Amino acid sequence: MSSAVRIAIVSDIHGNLPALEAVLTDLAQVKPDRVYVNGDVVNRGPQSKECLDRVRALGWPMVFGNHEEYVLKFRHGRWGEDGQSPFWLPVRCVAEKELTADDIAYLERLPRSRVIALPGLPQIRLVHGSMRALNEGLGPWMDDRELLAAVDGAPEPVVIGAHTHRPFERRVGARRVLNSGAVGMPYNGNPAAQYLLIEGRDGDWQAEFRAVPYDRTPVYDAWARTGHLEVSMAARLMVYELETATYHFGPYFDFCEQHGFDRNDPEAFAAYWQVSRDTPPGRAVHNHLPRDDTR
Ligand SMILES: [Mn+2]
Repeated sequence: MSSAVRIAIVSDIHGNLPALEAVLTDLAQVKPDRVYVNGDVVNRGPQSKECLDRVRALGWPMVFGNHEEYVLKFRHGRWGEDGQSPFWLPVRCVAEKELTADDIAYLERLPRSRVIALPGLPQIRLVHGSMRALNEGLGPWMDDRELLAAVDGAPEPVVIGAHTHRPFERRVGARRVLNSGAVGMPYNGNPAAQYLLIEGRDGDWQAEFRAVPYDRTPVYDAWARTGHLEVSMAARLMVYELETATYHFGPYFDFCEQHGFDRNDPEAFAAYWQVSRDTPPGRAVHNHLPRDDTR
């Protein structure tokens, strides 16, 4: 019997430092051999810079996520016309004020995927979205055929994605697809900081989805200190997502379109809050699927 190797896959930290610290406390007990970060360290929380600094200091190998791409688009003026809207103030601040030129260069150098290859174990491909797109998540709403198409092109039998903020695992024939869930902004109704631990033993990987409860009060306090909540409905949506552990961006955009609301109108947010607050945790309203996530 060979000795076990354990690897933690951490993703979607999303500027939530207390959530990252909760995972670090858990990892200190779990003591994995390696930790990988599968994208989206920044945005959606008030402490993007602090989280990126921590990940860089820890030296965890990282994969590029769609939120790293958003930040680069804002930094280089490639977001489009509404980039200057107060709605996007939180992202603009991360891209233009908080991150240094060195941080930006670091994000630009990140690979789109990484391979974990260890002797005697199935090889693994880490990718933030799918093999086709940064913002296509792998999840239970896909049938087997769709799931195989989304990971097609990865020679490795195991593909681990992120992006959906929902833990997931399925085997289809010789393929195994997993999703590590989110540290900083889960959408599965469980607000605990979530990550994936895999243990290689006897020629295969055993998966364990871990969820670490933590106190979110400091995140709300950090949000209040940014001053963004008075100006940007995106900031209020991010707090609402954190409170409910539920995806709201896409449904909110749909709601605004249906009712002719400006996205940054506080009355639009109040009206959306009224209709969505009774949604069961983890269930996006309007059946909006996360493959069109985040914009
Ligand atoms: Mn994400």
